[in-house]
Amino acid sequence: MKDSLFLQAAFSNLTERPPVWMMRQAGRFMPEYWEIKNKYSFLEMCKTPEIAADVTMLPVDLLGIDAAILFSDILVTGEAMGGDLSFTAGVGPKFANPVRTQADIDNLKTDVGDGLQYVADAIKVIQQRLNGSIPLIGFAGAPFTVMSYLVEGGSSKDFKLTKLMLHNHPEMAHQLLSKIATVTADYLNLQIEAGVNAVQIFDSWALALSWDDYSEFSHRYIVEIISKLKRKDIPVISFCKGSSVFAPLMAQAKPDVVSIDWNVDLLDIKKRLPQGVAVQGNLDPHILYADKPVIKDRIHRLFERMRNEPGFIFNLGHGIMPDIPFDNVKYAIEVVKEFRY
Ligand code: 1CP
Repeated sequence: MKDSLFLQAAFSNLTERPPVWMMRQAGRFMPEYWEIKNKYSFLEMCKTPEIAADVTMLPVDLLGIDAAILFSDILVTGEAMGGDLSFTAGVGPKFANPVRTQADIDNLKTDVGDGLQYVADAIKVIQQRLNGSIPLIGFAGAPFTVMSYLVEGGSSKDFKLTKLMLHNHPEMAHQLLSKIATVTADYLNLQIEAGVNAVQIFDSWALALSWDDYSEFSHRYIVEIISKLKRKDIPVISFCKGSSVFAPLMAQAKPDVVSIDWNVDLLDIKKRLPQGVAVQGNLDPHILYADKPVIKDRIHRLFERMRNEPGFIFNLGHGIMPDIPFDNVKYAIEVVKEFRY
């Protein structure tokens, strides 16, 4: 396993070609996903280890990616803390009891007992199925991003209520973020103990924050989580949308890999990070809607830029959109796997 392209690159070694996996690789763009999804609710899929394993394995079997990612969601920590979570098609995630007052924050649990044990059980089933072929990535949401769903009660365009809490009631925001950070560190350690080979922290909506607010309300909790991980030889990947701005600060939290969005030149930003920090990214996911020669050209352009650069994992700058043609995703992965430096 240590020799896998993915782990080699995550630990800043040069690989014969970049390893590839894609955020939301097990999802709605796959007809096979819908065959399962039509029978169960999303949370049933996450909470039934055999089904979570079936979905995790779809891109392994159908796309031949170089790393699998656990099928789950970043919002399961919020649910385990006491959030009344549901997912509705076309609407997305919803917390029926949003967290907006001091009493709401006080009511949230930090000791979730065996509330997330189903994830550890799923990891064990997935590792049996993978049987050492490729690494398994576990993950969790970063405190700020999970907080935004808890406070807004679901997805948001402008994060108005969340930012109001940061700005008008910073002490409440810190209590809430601190509680989420405690649960998240325990949760990632549970995944590590259950057998994942890497972990990724998703701070999807950090791009909504100013530099000062990112430092105070997001970054410091990621520092806390990473410092608490019983990592052994498990690399930590830090992802946010906004990483083209925040990457130097993200690297200070001491992840092994920083995942970069598509607004920057990847080599340029890598050169600005400390030695020994690898990068992951950074194709605009919209390229996968385009014609195949365009897909190939854009991947090759990125690889030419990163030629012989140790510590590079190919991925998209954000997740695959549900209406991207499956065939284009498969083609992109073939292009990567045929490439040699
Ligand atoms: O309706 C359905 O079929 C459910 C769609 C779905 C799926 C397939 C959701 C609801 N979550 C997931 C899986 C998921 N979510 C994974 C699985 C592994 C993979 O293949 O990548 C992962 C890693 C996530 C993480 C996640 N969930 C993030 C962070 C990554 C990102 O995309 O920025 C976020 C923000 C969520 C929240 C969420 N869960 C689901 C939806 C539709 C959303 C986003 C809603 C929004 O835009 O606010």
